[in-house]
Amino acid sequence: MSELIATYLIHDEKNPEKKAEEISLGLTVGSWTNLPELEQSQLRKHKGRVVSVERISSEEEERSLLRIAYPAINFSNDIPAILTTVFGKLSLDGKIKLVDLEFEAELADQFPGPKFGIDGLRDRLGVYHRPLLMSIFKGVLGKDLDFLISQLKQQALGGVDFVKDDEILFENNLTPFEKRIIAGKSALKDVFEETGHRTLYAVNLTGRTSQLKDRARKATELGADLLLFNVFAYGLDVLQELREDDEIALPLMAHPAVSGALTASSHYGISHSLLLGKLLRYAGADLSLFPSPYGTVALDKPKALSISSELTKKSSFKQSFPVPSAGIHPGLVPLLIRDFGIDSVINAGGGIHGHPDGARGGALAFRQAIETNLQGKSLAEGALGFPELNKALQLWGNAEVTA
Ligand code: 1AE
Repeated sequence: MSELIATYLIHDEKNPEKKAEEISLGLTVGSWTNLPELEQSQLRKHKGRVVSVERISSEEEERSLLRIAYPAINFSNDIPAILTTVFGKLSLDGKIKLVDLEFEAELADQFPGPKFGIDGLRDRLGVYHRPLLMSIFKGVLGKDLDFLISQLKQQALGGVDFVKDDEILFENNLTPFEKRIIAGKSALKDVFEETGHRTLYAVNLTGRTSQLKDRARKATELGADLLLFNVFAYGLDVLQELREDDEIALPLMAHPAVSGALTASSHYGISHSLLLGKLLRYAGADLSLFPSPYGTVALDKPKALSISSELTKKSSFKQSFPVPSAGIHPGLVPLLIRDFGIDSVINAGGGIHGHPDGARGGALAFRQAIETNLQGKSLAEGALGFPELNKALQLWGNAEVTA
């Protein structure tokens, strides 16, 4: 019988074995020992099972890891049913965090995974041997399409691979969704003709849930490159719906906005690796943005690495690109490459636009930092031959690492 195993971290529970038993019954068949034999035999296939209880208490805190198996027969094969089963009412019941879900192959096969993945995106760009570089539109609220397009061109001329909309840019009269796609495409074509460098634009898919598919289909028709999506403001299943629609054949970039409300507490919510890693990949995100361990919104390094590992580990799904973000500047490039490898996207907003030479200079500085690092040289060495990199290091500093 197929099962889904959930791992929970609980705090301040004196009798974790009893708690585990209560969860395994409470979230499946309700009570058990008092049921008549006939009812027990009818319900046995629905009953949850305690797999293990591990006490990991320290002097400061009593903590335990509980693993509980849920019969797959109890839920339909979708993320809302799964999350409601394993962490519905339970998420409201004391200091408990959902750490992981182990899917058997039969259940995992019901999910689509990324349509393009790391390999598909690299093929679109023709770039295989370095981390990709992304920049973010900044300061575009209240600005018109000309402003947006000149910013886009500057970023592309500096050599970024992706430009993404700011996640707070919604439908508006000055830079409407469809016009952004059309004008952006034309500007990036001009840059390609001038430089031979290809840049892809991720347009922010926003609006009411009922409008999303039509809007995304229109984006596909207009030749958009990628969709940025604030998945946690909508729900993972909405992302999956977009992924599974054959008329929306576009790579999906998942933004982590709102996810902090679910992940940040060590006592409550859902782990970073499960939410921003495993479930995003299952639902079909081609790229997942998350805070890096070193920038302005820093995430603990083991947590950031655990997200990256879930996005890229060997599995039946294509790999999703890890995009460690927030407060990234060129001086952090060696750390990013050391920790996330070349199959990652280096993503910066302020670290590109804040460059003394503007966005083109900022993008150039990043590309120079990447090139220098991949040649095995220190950034200080690279800065001797690259004026834009030199200016960036002067401004933001240099977290040099050599190993
Ligand atoms: C974790 C998401 C990062 C993001 O979307 C963003 O806008 C970052 O901007 P900067 O690089 O911190 O300026």
